[in-house]
Amino acid sequence: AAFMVLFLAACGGGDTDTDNAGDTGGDTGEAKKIRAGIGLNDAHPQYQSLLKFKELVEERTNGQIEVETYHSSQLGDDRTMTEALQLGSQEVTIPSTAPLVNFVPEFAVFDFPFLFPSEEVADTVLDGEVGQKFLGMLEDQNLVGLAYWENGFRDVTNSVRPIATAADFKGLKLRTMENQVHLEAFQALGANPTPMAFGELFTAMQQGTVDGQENPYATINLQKYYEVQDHVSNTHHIYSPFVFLMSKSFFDSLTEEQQQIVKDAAVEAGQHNRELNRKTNAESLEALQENGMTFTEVSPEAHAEMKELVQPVIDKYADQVGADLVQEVYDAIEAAQ
Ligand code: TF8
Repeated sequence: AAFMVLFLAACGGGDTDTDNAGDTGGDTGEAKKIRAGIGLNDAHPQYQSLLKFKELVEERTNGQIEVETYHSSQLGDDRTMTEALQLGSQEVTIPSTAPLVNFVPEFAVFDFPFLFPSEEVADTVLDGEVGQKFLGMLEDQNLVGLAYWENGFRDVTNSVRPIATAADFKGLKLRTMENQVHLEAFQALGANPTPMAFGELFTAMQQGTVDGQENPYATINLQKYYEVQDHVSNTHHIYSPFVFLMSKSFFDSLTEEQQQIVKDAAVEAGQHNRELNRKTNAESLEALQENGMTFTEVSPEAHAEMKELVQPVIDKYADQVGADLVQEVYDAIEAAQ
């Protein structure tokens, strides 16, 4: 309901949007406004955690910064919202790292299949020196990376056949994120992948333009993909981080104190996001089966075979990222275990 009020206010209910200026001493200057948009819907842990960010920022700035939240691609998709941040026409978005490769090619290392062995190792690496180095690379793109949040381990669904081994990928029309590593990895597995923005995916599955897709269980369940998909497997082929992004021109317009507040709030809400996301992912596989999907287990041998098939793609993109940087990531993963 709070969302609707903000949405209506943003859509021109001009005389109803001054409520919280009054109780925070509105004469100390006009409140700055953050328009924060995501692609997932309002049931997803990402949106729930964005509300947490809003609460922390508005409370700690006494309303001097307002946060308006938008979900379900209302403001665009990962790529178009990131472009809006660069232009300064939107302040916050929280994309997967995969579409960010179109802005900072080095992020492709996080698309290497089977890179992170666990969520805990991902946390340590991303929050550590190496992860922060990648956030720093966003500055040149007029973007500020405030924190890593979590999308999570991705699992394949489709409406053609259960996937137990690499051979089962043969000829499947799979939607991938707009990312070359993902595209080529699924080609290497024998599938017929098509990159597509997230907002177009449900309809594409419904109309049969694609047979399937891959996303964490929470997304599959909360976006109701079970209505148009029959089979899910624990391919867990990649761990997908989110990056909490802010427009650099907006960040630079904040006072130092405000910059610290938004940074801390992004990190704290990100902690909340990781916890909630893991809980939701864990509960969602059962929910998917209750909602009519068949679950197929991928054996360790089948995982090993998939890993072998995608290795040439990893080798190719290791060159693009740079051998030293890739090694730094591998070393950090090793050290985190
Ligand atoms: C995808 C991603 C998305 C997110 C989100 C919509 O499949 O996993 O869920 O990046 O912003 O496109």
